[in-house]
Amino acid sequence: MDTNKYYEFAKEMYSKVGVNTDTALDSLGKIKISIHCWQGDDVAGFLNKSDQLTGGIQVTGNYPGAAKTADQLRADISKALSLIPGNHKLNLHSIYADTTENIDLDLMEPKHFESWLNFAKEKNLGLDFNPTFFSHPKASDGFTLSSANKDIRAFWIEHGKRSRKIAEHFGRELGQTAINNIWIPDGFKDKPVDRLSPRERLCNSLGEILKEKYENMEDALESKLFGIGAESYTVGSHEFYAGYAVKNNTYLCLDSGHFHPTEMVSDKLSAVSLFVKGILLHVSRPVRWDSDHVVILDDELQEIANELIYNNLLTKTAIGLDFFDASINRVAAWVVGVRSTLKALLKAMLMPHTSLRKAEQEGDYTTRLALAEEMKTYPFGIVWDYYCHINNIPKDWLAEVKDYECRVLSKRR
Ligand code: RNT
Ligand code: ZN
Repeated sequence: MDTNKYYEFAKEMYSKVGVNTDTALDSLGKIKISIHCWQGDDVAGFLNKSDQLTGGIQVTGNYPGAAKTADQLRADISKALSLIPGNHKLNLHSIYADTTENIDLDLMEPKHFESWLNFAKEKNLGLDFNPTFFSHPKASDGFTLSSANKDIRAFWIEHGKRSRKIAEHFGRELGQTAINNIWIPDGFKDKPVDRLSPRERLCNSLGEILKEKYENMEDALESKLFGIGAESYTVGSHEFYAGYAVKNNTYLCLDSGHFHPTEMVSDKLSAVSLFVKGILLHVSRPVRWDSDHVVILDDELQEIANELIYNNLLTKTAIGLDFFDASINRVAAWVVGVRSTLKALLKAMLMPHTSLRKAEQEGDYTTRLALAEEMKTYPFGIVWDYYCHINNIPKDWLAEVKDYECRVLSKRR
């Protein structure tokens, strides 16, 4: 039997529980995942390369082949994209500026990202953006937008403003909204006396940055519980940004690694969706801490996908990935992460929502539980394989990555 025949068989099985696999695949094809450029070079970037990643985030591993130039990074992203079905977005950080000009973060302009914009046009990708508030001498004491030093704050405010202009440019040029996501590392290692003043300063700095109104971009704010070296207090906590986002009509970014270990982002989506303009997801995989492991098809990813699909939250949710693993082939890391995310979404779409919802409404929790469990062994893999097949994605994608490693990555030094 070939892929098509298998598919017909799976389609029939699903149709018996009221699920149309063709419709699911159509919907899946419309979902864009924002693929983070920083998996390809361990969050190093190209602008004024500092040899240290700071801000309390950490990449571990020394697998050979990290991209050293923008051209290499684009080649690696192209390879990954060729192994991922669908049309997606690329998520850039400002340190990925591709320019020979000697500029700092407070001087950056859209022109420094021209090569990326051309790449996006050529590959039919949308773009998203992030100002970089770390790995920089002016962030060396752990504070940026909430710094008590006025000059330091002014520098970072200017960087924030410039990032929004770049996102606006991307959005206008590509005809699709670009999200500019602000995450800052600001926090204290040990118990502060004054928890309020830094938050007041952050609030004021954001006010400055977000003053200008733009058409083609959206602002997102990313909260966090703690970082390495900032374990006791994070200025931009969840409550801070949730409040800010509601009051100021911005997107709220929820990173799945940024909460207490038993606190799940999946349960937050419906709640915040009622109050914020939009949600940006940073899909990550925390292992014991915010370790940013490669996203896999695990229970929490599935719960997140279920929430988005069951409640139709994709209309106001943007999905981005955020992980960085330097201990394995970096192209494979991207491919695994994006494919797993798509699989989770597909799996959610292949659930018999109507029957499950009806059972719940009627108080028949026995059926709700039993049916949901039965669905776990339905031939979802066949539907996924068919989707890859019709999108001309090679089944043995790993062989392609290994070949690329042999030909290209292993030759880099
Ligand atoms: C850090 C945040 C943030 C970064 C990227 C590189 O904990 O998750 O999103 O990972 O900006
Ligand atoms: Zn994140």
